[in-house]
Amino acid sequence: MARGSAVAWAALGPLLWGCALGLQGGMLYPQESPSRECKKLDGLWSFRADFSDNRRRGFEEQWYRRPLWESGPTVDMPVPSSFNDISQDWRLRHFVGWVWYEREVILPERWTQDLRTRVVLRIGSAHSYAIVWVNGVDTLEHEGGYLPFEADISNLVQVQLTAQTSLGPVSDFYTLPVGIRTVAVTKSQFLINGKPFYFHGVNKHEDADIRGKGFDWPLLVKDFNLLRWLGANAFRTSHYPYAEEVLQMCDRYGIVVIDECPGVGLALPQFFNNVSLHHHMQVMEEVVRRDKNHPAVVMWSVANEPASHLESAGYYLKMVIAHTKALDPSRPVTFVSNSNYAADKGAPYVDVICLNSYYSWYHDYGHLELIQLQLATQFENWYKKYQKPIIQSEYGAETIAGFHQDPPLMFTEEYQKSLLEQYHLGLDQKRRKYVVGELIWNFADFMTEQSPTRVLGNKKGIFTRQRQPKSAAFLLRERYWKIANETRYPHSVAKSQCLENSPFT
Ligand code: GCB
Repeated sequence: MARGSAVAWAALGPLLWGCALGLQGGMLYPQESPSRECKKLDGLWSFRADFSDNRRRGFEEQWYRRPLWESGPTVDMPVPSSFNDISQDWRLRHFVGWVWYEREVILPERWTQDLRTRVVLRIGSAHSYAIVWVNGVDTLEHEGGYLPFEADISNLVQVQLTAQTSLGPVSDFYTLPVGIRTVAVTKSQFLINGKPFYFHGVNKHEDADIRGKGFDWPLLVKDFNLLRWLGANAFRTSHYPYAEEVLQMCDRYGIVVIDECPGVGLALPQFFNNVSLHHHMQVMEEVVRRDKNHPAVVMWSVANEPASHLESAGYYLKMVIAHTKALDPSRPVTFVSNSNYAADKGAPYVDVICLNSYYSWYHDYGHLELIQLQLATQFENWYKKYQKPIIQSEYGAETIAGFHQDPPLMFTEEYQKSLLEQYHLGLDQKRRKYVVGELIWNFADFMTEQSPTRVLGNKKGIFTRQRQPKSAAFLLRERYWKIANETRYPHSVAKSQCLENSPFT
């Protein structure tokens, strides 16, 4: 699902702020301060998808030179949102190609008249290649979705063009909430502030009915209330960096994050080339630069399920991981593997082994009785070979809410529950040894492309897409609170905790 490939005429992006001189390094989350003003550009934009055969009519006809409505019909499109989820036009539901967003903006007079004001245009994210025109001038390009990009547009919006450096210094204020903690990894433990930490949490997606991937405060707060209800203490931002507001919430609520870059779908040998490698490193730079100040982020994940059994993948992953470590020596680095332990060429370079496995779903389906054996073999093989802590980074089962069958059959709530129970028995065998975490796939049902294996999207959520619990949510809740209480009171049996208590230690 796309958040929207933004191409605009006279457009000033989802977010614009003016401020006095400063902002060294840029890319800071836009916030107001005594020296900074923000102008949010959320709301309705004019929109058109380029349905022409080569999808390039907009460039050929230079739609960016004039108001968009002059070159053809437009529709209203909310920002932020996913254009695929809004329209009744079936072509747009699956559209891949250039789409055009346009917005006219009125700036405060001081921003355009006072030459000491630095005006910066910042796009929170646009998927997956974006070109931005301001007053018809090609101002900004960015490849890769999910991450912010920005440009100084003072010269484009200010009336007189005088060198700004000739003006005297101006104070600039930008404050950051601070959290201090240490993260370390031994050969069998993940340590936060020197204490063993066990990840009991979820994988998520930025996804909901109608909103799609578009950021939404009520949805975010609902999700955090559900995480607390569940007793979860962690999540992985599968499979891309989430909105900065999400990480701010994690800092506030004490939810630990494995921050993943959009390195997904690296499944074929031809993907492991120098061009991809260069871009991948650049994306890691953007992720680290954006998220490094969040104490909630305790580990970087550079990819999900790359074809890590390939020789070329080994070199590629080695380089991306080394680059990420050089960017941030303070955090461990991983990638999420679904390869065989004996064949994986990337595992030697990670600090923590993250494993996805779908026993009794994609393998041995229907045979719940095999899970414990499979899981024990998986953990023992990996640990014996690498002597590194392991996280079960995905496991789960498609479940259609309201489907029931006992004895359990696939797609029913009973099957999901039983599968989880079997996994938990297997995890408990290794939990105090070298398995340092478990993240269910998935927190909530989410939309996907159509395929014979998807029933209106991926249904492996323990909550529905509307955030209502399936039976498995109650099972997981009992387990997570039990683990949370064990961690908090290591030598006592868990007492029932009231809901307002936090599972985070
Ligand atoms: C995986 C992928 C995830 C899929 C999931 C599934 O291994 O990492 O993106 O959604 O399996 O449900 O098939």
